[in-house]
Amino acid sequence: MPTSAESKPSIQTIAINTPFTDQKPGTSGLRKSSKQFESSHYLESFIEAILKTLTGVQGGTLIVGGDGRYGNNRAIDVIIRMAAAHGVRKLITTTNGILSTPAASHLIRSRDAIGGIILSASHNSGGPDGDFGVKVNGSNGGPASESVTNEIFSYTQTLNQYKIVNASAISLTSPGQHLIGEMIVEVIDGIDDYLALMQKIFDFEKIRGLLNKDFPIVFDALHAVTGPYARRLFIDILNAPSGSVRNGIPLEDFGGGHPDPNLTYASKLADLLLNGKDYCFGAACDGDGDRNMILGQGCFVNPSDSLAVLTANAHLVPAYADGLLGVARSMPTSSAVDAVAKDLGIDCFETPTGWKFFGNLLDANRITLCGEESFGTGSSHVREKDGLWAVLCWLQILAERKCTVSEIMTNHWSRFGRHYYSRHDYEAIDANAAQALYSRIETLLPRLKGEKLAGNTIKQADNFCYQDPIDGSITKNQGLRILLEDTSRVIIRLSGTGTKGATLRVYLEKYTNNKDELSLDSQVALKSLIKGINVLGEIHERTGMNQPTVIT
Ligand code: VG1
Ligand code: CO
Repeated sequence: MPTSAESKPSIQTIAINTPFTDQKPGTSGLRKSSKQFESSHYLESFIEAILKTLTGVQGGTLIVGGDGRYGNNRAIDVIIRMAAAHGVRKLITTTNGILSTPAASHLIRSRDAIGGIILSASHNSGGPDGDFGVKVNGSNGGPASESVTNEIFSYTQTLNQYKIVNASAISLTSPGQHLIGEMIVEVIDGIDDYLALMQKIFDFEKIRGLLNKDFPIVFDALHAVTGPYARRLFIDILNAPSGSVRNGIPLEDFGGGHPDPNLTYASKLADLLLNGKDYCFGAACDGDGDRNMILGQGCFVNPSDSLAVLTANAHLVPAYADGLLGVARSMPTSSAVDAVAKDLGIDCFETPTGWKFFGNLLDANRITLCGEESFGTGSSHVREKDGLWAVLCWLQILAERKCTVSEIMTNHWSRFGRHYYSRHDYEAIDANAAQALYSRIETLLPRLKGEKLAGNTIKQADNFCYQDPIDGSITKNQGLRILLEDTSRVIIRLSGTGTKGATLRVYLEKYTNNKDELSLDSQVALKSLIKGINVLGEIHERTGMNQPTVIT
């Protein structure tokens, strides 16, 4: 029974004078500065468009939570009051509003919700001067499809009012049930259900055994959403020492850091593993807990390689012991997983960037694992990438194989060859300059076939276009590809998640199975490709930068 009730709140209709024109079509949410979200009616306008567009809002169940950044709980309050005004029957949110993206995906699925609203700008920085975001997920638990986000966008174009009830804010400090008019608000612990799901997938006893041996690990939550999950998982359940979780308290501004698990923004963790001897294994997740970075002592695992290693060793994880239905990777992700899929005799799909493209393949039981080069790995257990799940996969494999991370990598490369891979990000560049650079290469593409790049002949040059194998839908303009005869590739994309200027991403890949060339530094192995694309794309001149902001 509800523990507190509001007496019949009145529904207000608020007129909006300035039209909302900000949402780009095709993205599964809205990501802007916190300041922008604080401007009047901005958040409300987007929520109105979502509630008008999602199917089943009237009488349905909605999941709401976020990564704890500045603005999280204000947004939850607004969504609760707007959901009540739109006839939602039950809204499930979490203590302190903390809910990771994969945990939200699981709740949507397990509670038969019509969808969810996740408050996060993912790996972008937070705080009053940082970014905020609203992600929309559908009833399968995954990012809303392109048709839904396009509908939300169209709705924002004509929006001139929104509905909200007057009610005092519900306390999120502890679990409980509340009533706002006829809508039930259930505040639950956002961690329990997720950890119960993990216990079904993995053999916790085996992992506990590994951690209790001489195998110290360190997990960096970067003061973001995974802190409470990781403390309960690693320390309370798996009995790792309390120092195993760093930065485990979620902070509104992530302690001034950038919750992006890569070698630049998680450099302290990287230093502990790459230059220190205290830990055998290190990992970090991003703001909303869907990304992961894996490190061993003296060893960084490239995310594309991580997907390949998980695929090759999935049978060691209880939930995947019977084998995989298939795998998928985003187009810019390296082909390392393709080599493993071929060996296993399973399908390997190549999709555009963004998790939503894996949804149909997962729903149709065509794939079990999938991943992106941007530190995203996941499986059919939810419809989002899942950072802590990936960390547990690695620990399960290490517990079974009884070796080090770097031994796993070396063995993998000697068996399948190595796909040297790197992503160069040029962040916050002038948007016009970025567009001009991109358009220029796009115009050059038809003339590139047969030309040379890095001493190799260009076999194909195009703008990636995807046809969904399940519903036949076509998605164009997903990145400029230059494919060479020796299977090397260079991809150019403009980011869809940045909020300042534009971010140019250059993806580089080169394969070798020469036993003497398996342990080079990847920047060295890719040197001529890097030089080739910098010259062809006039990247330094046009971005005004001599070096990328982030090299992965
Ligand atoms: C980036 C990554 C992409 C990822 C997306 C969302 O997009 O490259 O692989 O799916 O972020 O990740 P872009 O357009 O900036 O390259 V997250 O952790 O926001 O959910
Ligand atoms: Co994320």
